[in-house]
Amino acid sequence: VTLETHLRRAIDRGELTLYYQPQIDVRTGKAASFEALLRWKNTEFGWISPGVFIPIAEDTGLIVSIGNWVIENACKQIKSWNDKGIMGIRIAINISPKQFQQPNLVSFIQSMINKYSIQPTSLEIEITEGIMRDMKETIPLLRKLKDLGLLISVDDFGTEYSSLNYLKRFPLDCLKIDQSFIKEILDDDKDAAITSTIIHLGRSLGLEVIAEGVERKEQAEFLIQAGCHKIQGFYYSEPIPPALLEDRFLTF
Ligand code: G
Ligand code: G
Ligand code: MN
Ligand code: NA
Repeated sequence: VTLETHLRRAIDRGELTLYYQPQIDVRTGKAASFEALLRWKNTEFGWISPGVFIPIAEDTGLIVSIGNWVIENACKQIKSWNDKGIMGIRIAINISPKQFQQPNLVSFIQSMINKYSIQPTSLEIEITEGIMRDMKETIPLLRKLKDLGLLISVDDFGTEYSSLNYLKRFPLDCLKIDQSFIKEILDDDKDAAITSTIIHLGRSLGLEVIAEGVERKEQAEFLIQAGCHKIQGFYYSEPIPPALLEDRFLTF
């Protein structure tokens, strides 16, 4: 039986879970939001990395049902925190290009927001630069998501298709500087220059800027100095299950 067949059954068998990685607000030093990251544990293969199964899900079209599962579970999670009196928490969800082409995406998100009675501002959508190529399709779609009240973030910024034109024309809230720039930020002058410039660019455009893949204190210090708004990475926390997240980040 192929991995694809296992993946097809994964939702019904309850093998998928969401882990969450905090995004630390530099001003408060506290988690301001959390990125939802899929985890899959299969009875036969054990833990399978999203780096392996997301591309399979994309190729087979399974990403639509898996992506909808992610959206619903993130909404459910927000409701569960709201029910415990924890308000104002935001979850960032990765949306792949295939999902973005799906005609019911906006209505599905709307229906989940209604079903779980959550604030639309509790949800942030992470898109990659690839979808920006098609301006005619993408602008109205992003506009609809903005009109719902969601926040829009550009993931892996600077790696794919960084036309400055889309920063001008698209309704965006946040730039996520790709990990590849952060990795050598302390040793490579070019990475340091690119990172500082992205932060400056984002700030000048009124966008929030977040750095990901931060593993060391000195990297965080560089980014804070450069004016980055939020920091995400193993230095603060790995992606963790919701119960652990509550213990570590949501206790008052
Ligand atoms: O969590 P990890 O670093 O292993 O994720 C590997 C890749 O899988 C990343 O590119 C991440 O964006 C992607 N990924 C993780 N969860 C999701 C998800 O829910 N939806 C989509 N489309 N991609 C995801
Ligand atoms: O493509 P995207 O940016 O969504 O992928 C995020 C991925 O990066 C997740 O798989 C997550 O596990 C991983 N990640 C998060 N923080 C760090 C980090 O500090 N170092 C490394 N190497 N990977 C990280
Ligand atoms: Mn992401
Ligand atoms: Na990224």
